[in-house]
Amino acid sequence: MSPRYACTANPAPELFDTEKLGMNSDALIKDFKRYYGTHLAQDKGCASGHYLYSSLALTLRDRLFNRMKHTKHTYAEKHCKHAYYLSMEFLMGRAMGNAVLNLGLEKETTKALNELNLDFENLIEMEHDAGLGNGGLGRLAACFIDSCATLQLPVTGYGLRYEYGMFQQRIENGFQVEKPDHWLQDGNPWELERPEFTQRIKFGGHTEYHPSDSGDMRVHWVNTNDVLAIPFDLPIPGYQNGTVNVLRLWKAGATDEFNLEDFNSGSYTEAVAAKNEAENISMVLYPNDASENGKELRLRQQYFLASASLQDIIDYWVTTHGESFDNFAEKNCFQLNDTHPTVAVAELMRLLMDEHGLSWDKAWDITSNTMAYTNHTLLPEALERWPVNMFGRLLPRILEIIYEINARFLREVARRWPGDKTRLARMSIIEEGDEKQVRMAHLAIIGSYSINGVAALHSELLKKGLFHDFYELWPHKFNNKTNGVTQRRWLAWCNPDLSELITDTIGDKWITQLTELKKLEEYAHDKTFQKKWHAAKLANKQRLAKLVKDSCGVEFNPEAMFDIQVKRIHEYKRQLLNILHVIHLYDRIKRGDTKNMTPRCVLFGGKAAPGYVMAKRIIKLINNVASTVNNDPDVGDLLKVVFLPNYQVSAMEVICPAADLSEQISTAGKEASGTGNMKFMMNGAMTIGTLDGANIEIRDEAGAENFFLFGLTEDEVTELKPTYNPRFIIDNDADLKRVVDLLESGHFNQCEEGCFDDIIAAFTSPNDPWMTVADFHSYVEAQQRAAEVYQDKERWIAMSIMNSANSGMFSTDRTMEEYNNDIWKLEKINPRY
Ligand code: B1H
Repeated sequence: MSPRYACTANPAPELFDTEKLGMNSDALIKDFKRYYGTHLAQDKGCASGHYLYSSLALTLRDRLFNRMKHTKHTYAEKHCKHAYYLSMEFLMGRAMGNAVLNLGLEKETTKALNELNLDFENLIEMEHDAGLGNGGLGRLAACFIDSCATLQLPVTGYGLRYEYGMFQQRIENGFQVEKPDHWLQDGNPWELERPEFTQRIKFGGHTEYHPSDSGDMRVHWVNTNDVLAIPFDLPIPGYQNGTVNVLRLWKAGATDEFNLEDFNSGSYTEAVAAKNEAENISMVLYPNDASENGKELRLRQQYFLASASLQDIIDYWVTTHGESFDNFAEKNCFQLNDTHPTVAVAELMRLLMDEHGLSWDKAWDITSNTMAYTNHTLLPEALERWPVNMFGRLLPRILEIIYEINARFLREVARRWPGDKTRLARMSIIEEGDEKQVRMAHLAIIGSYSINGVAALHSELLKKGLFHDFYELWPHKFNNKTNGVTQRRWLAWCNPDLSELITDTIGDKWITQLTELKKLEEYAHDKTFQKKWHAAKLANKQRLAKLVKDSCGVEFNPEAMFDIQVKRIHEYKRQLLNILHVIHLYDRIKRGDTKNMTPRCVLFGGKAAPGYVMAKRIIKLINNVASTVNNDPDVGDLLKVVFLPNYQVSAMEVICPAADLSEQISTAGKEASGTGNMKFMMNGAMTIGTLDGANIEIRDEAGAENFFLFGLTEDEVTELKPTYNPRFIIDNDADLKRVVDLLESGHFNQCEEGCFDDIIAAFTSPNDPWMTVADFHSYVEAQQRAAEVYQDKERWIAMSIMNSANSGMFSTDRTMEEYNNDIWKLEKINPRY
């Protein structure tokens, strides 16, 4: 710690009494005016939205920080066990609405703003999304920490404070164009910089072995290029319970000596370049979703997160417990959000041995009893591997430790399966070959006491396939934790009309006990209730129609079926299957086959990784089909198609309350869980989906009659693979044949010859891993069933109610209870603020 932050004064004790701030509109107005006029020095004349937003944010933040401080003190007094959620992504979205809701200030804030003649919704719209994540995995982390605070669990999130979050997506001539997301440009009122907790992170250099005072060998990692990690704290409020937990995000900074040395030797530019190299570490979020392997900067980011967080936690341990680590594993645990922070396994070993003098056995006992690993994908391209050479250059000491972990592990495997050489090679952390690689998933499994998948099917597939060898060795380590979403943001906040109706009908317990929604079942066929349910949905559809009109210039008729697929663009998620169905509907209209056709508005949204050529081409196809369909006078109101640009958390808050049909159509076995599917269900959308990920559990809960199922199962996909012949299927399906003919004729790319050749080649190839053509017919049938039911308004509304009523298990409150009961075993602490 820099001496600037050392304790030097002995002030009067009342300095430490924090005033409780008023929670009524008068107190809010008083603070708001002080922030606006004094703190931000705003004058009459110009009431810029930015300063009005900032004044409200700072007013709320004071209330959050007081509770955060109090929560921290309570945890410290109770000496309770603490869990740390380590994640490269926290996709937080906007903070203001969440703060108001969880502080219980909705009424008073609206009242205060009314008195100031200001509009709450306008201020909320001023906030830039905190887009520090790619998609499901990052948003899951955000929902998890929300639920932990609501359950009053002592859990801290650790992540990176990227200067640039997920890129902003524009659409130009139908193509995705990426723009940098400089989300911190106008400052961030929700964070508190904590320079006094800065850490030093080592990179490069080499190791030396010297005897310590007690005579045993100690390893010294020397000649390193160090980088500073500076923490910023974000408050994570529980729902009206006084708890405010912390999300600590690290920013990279250059050390002073770096600059000085070079500066004195006259190389000013080198000094500045070195500073840049250091600061680069937290500059940008990798926008890949299914990881781009082998990028050195990404490994730097991962080690930076792991090392800074563990040093922070150990520093706290040493200040409170001294140098004895005997109880460390009883009081701490770490949840690894995929393999991205897994280098923490080796880093904890290093810190315990090299910095705190523990033996290998003691350090390993602590590490392997504190680390827990969550796997989020079976896709081979997302399994992280690092070239051993690069690893050793960047993190020589960490590589040594990984080799030693591996050697000891392989001895255990050899004892269990004597002579089984191929098994040793399969299970080794080091993959042999032309370029040796470090397999991060193996390090995570070997270093952890718990390994979980994120939906029932996914966890079974892990045991059956990818991690089978490890499952045979340690069956007790494997478990399932089906994902969820927080109903505070994804129902209470984003769907106020429906929330009010639900609360008026069954009370407000559902906000913290989502299974209460089950009580809505008895109203599923109640005419008056149905009417109100429908009115709420209609209002939400009008709100979305306005967003679509403003951003795409297309009119959505709120009476039509809103058919929605929003998620990252990926071949396995099969946006292509959806657009083929759209083309099929268009073809029907053109042929005059429109008897009893249900009018539909189809909405797509999602970002493609900038280097993922096929995904970007699919966006182009969607846009071209949309423009053909929307501009064809024959089509009229029967069909509208849009690609909504820049899909993000705040957009989903408008989209999911307005959906009628939720598209969850991945190839079976490929989507680990999905979480968008849960948001839609909660808000009363029907799912059209395959038996994949959490869809299976959604269907079990909603009832098969309230779910539009189609497609091959995971087993059938595997079985069909060797004989798959898409051209044969196309030739024998008249509907599909016409769709493919339209595409091949260039109907959707009239002045862009060959534009979709690669797409056509991909889905007509016998090697298409996503088997789009195989599921087409069954998908069209399911779509037809959905369209027919939609015309029976009462039946549709009843089904919608049944979906919402049975979404209780998809709350992250349930997910977090399970993590806690099975993995963390934390005591709930009420700070009684
Ligand atoms: C999921 C990722 C992911 N799985 C690599 N894996 C990344 C992999 O930047 N990277 O390198 C980023 C993200 N994301 C998703 O996790 C699954 O596809 C979803 O099915 C699942 O619902 C979600 C949360 O568990």
